[in-house]
Amino acid sequence: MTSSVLRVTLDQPFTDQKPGTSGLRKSSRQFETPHYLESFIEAILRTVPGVAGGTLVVGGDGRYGNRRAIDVISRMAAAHGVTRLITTTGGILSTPAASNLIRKHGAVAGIILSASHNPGGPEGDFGVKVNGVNGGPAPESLTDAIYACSQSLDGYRIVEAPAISLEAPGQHPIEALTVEVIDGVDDYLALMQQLFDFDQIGDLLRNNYPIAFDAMHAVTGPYARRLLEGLLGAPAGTVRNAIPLEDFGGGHPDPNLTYAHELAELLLQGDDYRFGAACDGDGDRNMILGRRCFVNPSDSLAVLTANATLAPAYSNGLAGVARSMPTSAAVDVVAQQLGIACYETPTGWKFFGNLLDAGRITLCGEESFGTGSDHIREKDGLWAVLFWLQLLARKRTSVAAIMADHWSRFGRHYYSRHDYEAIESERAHGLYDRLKGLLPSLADERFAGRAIATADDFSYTDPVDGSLTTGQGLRLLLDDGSRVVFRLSGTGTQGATLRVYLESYVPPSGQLQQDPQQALADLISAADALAEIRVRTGMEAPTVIT
Ligand code: VG1
Ligand code: CO
Repeated sequence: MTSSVLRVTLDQPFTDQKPGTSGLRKSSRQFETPHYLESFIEAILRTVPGVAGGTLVVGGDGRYGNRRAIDVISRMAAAHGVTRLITTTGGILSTPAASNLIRKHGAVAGIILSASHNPGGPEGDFGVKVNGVNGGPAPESLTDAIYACSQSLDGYRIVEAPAISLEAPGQHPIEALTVEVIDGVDDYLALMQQLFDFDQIGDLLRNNYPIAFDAMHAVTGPYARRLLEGLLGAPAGTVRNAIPLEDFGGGHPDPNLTYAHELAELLLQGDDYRFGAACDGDGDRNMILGRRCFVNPSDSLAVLTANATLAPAYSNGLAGVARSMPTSAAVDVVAQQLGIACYETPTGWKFFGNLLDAGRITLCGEESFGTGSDHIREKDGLWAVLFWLQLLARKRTSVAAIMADHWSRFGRHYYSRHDYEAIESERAHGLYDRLKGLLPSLADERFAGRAIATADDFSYTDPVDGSLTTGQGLRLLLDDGSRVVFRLSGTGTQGATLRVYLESYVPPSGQLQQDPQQALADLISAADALAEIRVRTGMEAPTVIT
């Protein structure tokens, strides 16, 4: 039999394929440049151990480019000797569901096609993320090796064959490779049923407890419909914007008060719903709302930690918890009272993976609307929604009451993130580098009327494998427990995004019911003055405040 493997030679390699916080994220147009996608996939297939003879999981959030990428990856996987490739009907596979499939099938890797919360469509963004054998984002050692490979790539191998159909489950050969198209939702539902008490949650949702879930025309629509309206019996229409669209209906599938404002208005201004939630493009983030109550993601992690034993999966307690550095210390206070370890990692889910694999932590989360547990190795939007519904079903009280009770026990961490998006790259780096240069001179200064206890650039030594990660964000820790952190985003595709994270702690005896922007006003203006944000960016206000 003559092989149909085509060897394509590249005149020169693409040198811009450096993965950021969550893989390689670029404009859809860039990914449509001839050989661009293929080059990155080639670098992945050459670098990931065990590709020849192994299993791969491939799928994405349904955005523009998803199906084409699945076709290209399938044919390239065949050319690289992969024996089994698992993908899904319509190519629809949320990031947490992908993590589950990788673990369940012992895949050597997963390739997730998503730019998460970035807009999609021909004028939007596309992304390729590699997950490793544990189901989590590849560690930096692997993404660095993939990048190094891409830099000197001379060509790639691909099988010439027609695209396989993703319309229905089935098995399709491409040379020695079997492509298995499965339903991408089934296994995820089964996993959720192992973790939570569906009878109890269903009992809540079937009995006059209206909730609203916004899938933002992204990947969680099919999952949420089957979970909430199917298994749990919530009324039809509970899931809004449930059909995944290639451009997310022109929206920005980022579940926060700015981009999910329709849902926010329903809950924060109206009285029709008791609970609201939204997920992002690839289904790994969550926003939780109660009636007239927004749950800050850092607080959400703390509440889940404090009440974890109410969910069957965590009824024996938690091994420990972790949060990313910019996430508020709300969970630290809970962990201390519970007497369990609390780790502080750099931004991005990959750093939680080692802690989860080593059994050191059970729950973890980030301020950016990401929460998860040891059930997979990604953050998981619908899992967090179910966890909150489990608490509500057990406690039979409101979200606002849960928050008030939490703050009265543990104190409150007022928290906000201010994002300045699409700053011209040189300006952003100029601002950041200047600030970094100032750090040594700040140690004995005052900031917003308080003494600066520490001024540093965060670095992290992994307690499991000892690896060191530096340059993870500029921190000003004040003597009363307040903090300001400055970071440049690793997921943006236009210019640079500056994130300013602001936090101040009020103990249980203090004033707990204030607007966070007011409570943080002095830190906000001091941060602007120190970093010269307005002057240097020319922006009068942040693009997004969460
Ligand atoms: C952002 C968030 C970070 C998150 C990352 C990936 O990164 O701040 O907390 O892990 O997105 O999330 P950055 O570098 O732009 O701050 V997702 O939903 O894209 O996997
Ligand atoms: Co995401």
